[in-house]
Amino acid sequence: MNETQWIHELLDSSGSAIGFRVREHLHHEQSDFQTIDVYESTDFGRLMALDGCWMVTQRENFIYHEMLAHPALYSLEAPNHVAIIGGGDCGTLSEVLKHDSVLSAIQIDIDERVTRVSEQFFPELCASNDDPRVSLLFEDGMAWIAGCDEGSQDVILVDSTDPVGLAEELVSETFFRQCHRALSDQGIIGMQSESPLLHVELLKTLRLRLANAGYSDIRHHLFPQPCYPSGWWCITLARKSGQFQDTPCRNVNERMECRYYNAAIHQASGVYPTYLRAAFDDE
Ligand code: SPD
Repeated sequence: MNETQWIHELLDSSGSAIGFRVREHLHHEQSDFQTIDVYESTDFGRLMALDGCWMVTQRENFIYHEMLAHPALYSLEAPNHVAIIGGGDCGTLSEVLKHDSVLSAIQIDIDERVTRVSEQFFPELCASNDDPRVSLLFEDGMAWIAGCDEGSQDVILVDSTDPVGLAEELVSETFFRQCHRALSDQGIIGMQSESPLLHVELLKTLRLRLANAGYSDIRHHLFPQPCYPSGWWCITLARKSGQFQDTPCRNVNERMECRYYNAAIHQASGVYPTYLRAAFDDE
């Protein structure tokens, strides 16, 4: 590719597209599970797409990864054991490792190639992978959670692709029940949960399944994410017991050098627009 070119993720269901101007197609492969592409863009740094869907850009992945990790970890006094299901690019893992209380961080992604490609093209996301607290497992997250020791994890983060195909099981009530069993008494599950504009029905379904699986409180945090459908995204948190506070339950460590997350964002991102409040009130 000598000249620049626009590459789009097409979103049929919403009649829209998210595109970037790219100058080079750095990598393409078909792994055992999906296609993996890496591009050099003109304005957003390197981009990774899985099966044609944007996953990570160098310019703005910090927003997503910080928001998946920190609202969950800052809802506990001292999270010790964290599991990440999916997350093969290691961006979420690198945020989790910023917490001194974390003693173990296990990442379970079915596709080892995503991690290897990330190590090559997104080394900044993988810089902490040699941390002695880290275990990288390449296996099916559903099978792993079924075999996970009861009460062994304080936080389980689900950093999946969109919930179709490979990732569909990761939004099932069965999966949420398995996570509930694997969580410690105060434990928290956090998951990427798509666009609060385009996927309200999915959010309602997640809330119902999490409640059915026994979680005591459910919260969403909303944030901008330019490379994902609608440019607006959210995570969903659910507690095994007790209620979430609106604010972080301990001081946010300034040495963590977060570029998006802070105590005010923790609180503000948990406020819902009127139409979402109404959608959830209907439950
Ligand atoms: N529409 C894509 C949603 C993908 C969310 N996961 C991205 C993985 C980044 N670590």
